[in-house]
Amino acid sequence: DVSPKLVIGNWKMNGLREQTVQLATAVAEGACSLPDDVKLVICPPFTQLERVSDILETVGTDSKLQLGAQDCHTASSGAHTGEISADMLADVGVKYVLLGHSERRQNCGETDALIRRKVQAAEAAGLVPVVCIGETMAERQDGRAATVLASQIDGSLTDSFNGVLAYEPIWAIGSGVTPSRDELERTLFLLRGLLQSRLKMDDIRVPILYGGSVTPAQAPTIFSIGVLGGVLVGSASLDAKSFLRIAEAAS
Ligand code: G2H
Repeated sequence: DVSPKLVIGNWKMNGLREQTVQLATAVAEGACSLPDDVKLVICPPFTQLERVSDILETVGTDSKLQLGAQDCHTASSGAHTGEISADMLADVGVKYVLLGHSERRQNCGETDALIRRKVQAAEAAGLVPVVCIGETMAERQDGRAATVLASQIDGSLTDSFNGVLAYEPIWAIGSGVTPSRDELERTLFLLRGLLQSRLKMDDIRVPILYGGSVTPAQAPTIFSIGVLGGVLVGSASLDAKSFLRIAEAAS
């Protein structure tokens, strides 16, 4: 596959001012020397988006390293106390938005139907939605993973979806456990087939990322899977060297 690999850092609820400036500056400077076949995105918490946007502009990362957010609301503005809209994100230079991360599905009760409305809002604002899906350990052990993934794809994507899909098995998130290379490759092919039937297209342009305990150590194995579109990195993205090493493995 000739499209660039996407390496997305999800900072989750981490990043006070000083740490943010250091991390974003180090990632931005490192990103400039990466080869053209890899593109980076970092998703800081809302409070740091504008600051990070300024840093990326000062360093001049252009499309090499772009800004992402971790969620958005379904509406573009209005009486929604505490919420942030996709238009507001676009206004501060955000290009990508994570939607339906398992932590939001589990802790904030997000459903596929809600996530789909957020995808519509992101698309309307010109953002690239990164929709996260994944099965629990119990679903995997019961042999229901494929059914769960199919229903998440059916329910949370729009008919004309043109964003990014991130496969994050819940049992692999923050656990240090990752699927074997063969298991991951099989699942990625399964997901590609599900996308083809969901979007009624033979030639799927939607990159499929893997997320869940990605570290520099196993990045080369993960990137040896041809069908993989990139990775979504949590804890390892909070360390600039680790994040950049993962990005180097993508090339
Ligand atoms: C999964 C992942 C990033 P981590 O949540 O979205 O986090 O790499 O810490 O497992």
